Amino acid sequence: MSEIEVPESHPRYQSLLTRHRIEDGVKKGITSTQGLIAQGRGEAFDYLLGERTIPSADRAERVAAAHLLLAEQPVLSVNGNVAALVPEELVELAEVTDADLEVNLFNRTEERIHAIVDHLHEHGASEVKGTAADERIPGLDHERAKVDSDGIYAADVVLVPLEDGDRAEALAAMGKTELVIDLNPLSRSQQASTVPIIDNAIRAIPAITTHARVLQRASSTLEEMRTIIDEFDREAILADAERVIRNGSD
Ligand code: PTJ
Repeated sequence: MSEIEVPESHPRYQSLLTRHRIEDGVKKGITSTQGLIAQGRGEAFDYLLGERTIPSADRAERVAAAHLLLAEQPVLSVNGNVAALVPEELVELAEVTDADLEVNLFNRTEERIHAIVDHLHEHGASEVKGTAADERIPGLDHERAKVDSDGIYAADVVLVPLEDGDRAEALAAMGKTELVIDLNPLSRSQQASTVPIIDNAIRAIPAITTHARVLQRASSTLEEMRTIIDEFDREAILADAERVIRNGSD
């Protein structure tokens, strides 16, 4: 038994653990109630993908790691769902890739921003951006537009898990490299992404960290990492995930 009352051998252990974390996130004031709906949508896609990282998603995760390592100012955007699901893993990814963490919420309230910042600190983060909110993403009129001038606003590469389509499109219009984690390959966010990562955030975040560590250990040259990026075919990644979902197999 671990943090939930279900043995780890249970065939749906991961899925039940994820639900438990989201539920707990709502109780702690970290996750919005809409986050529960997003979780349900995500579960449906994950089920169709076989609740595993498909090989094309793993390739996208390696490319995402290369982008983060080559970036001048990488930022990991944190919302109420990923904060509840993978706080420690986000902190670890930020450390390995020397990225900033910034809380950015669709359903923004100051209470929730502070609850998430505190939660990330409790899980080892030293600095968390998102409270200054002294700039806006152009072309967005909702709360998601509020960003830190020295964070997402200035970033060249942004990792955006469970994004809403509007912001994904607005960040793309700002010319940012967007690494989007979303289980729905047809979502507007994935359509706007530079690197579509069609995988559950619970698996994707640690996988990107592992790839970043391997790329660092192999002391890959900048040129090698640029080649990994240049050879990446986002259309093929989107098509592959859609094919797996429609066919039910690789
Ligand atoms: O915390 P906030 O206020 O910033 O709000 C965050 C949510 C996620 C509630 C907000 O961004 C939202 O409403 O998102 P949507 O429009 O419901 O989109 C969520 C997308 O993420 C859907 O395409 C889901 O399939 C997908 N998704 C859900 N859970 C996961 C996921 N993708 C990857 N990993 C997951 N665990």
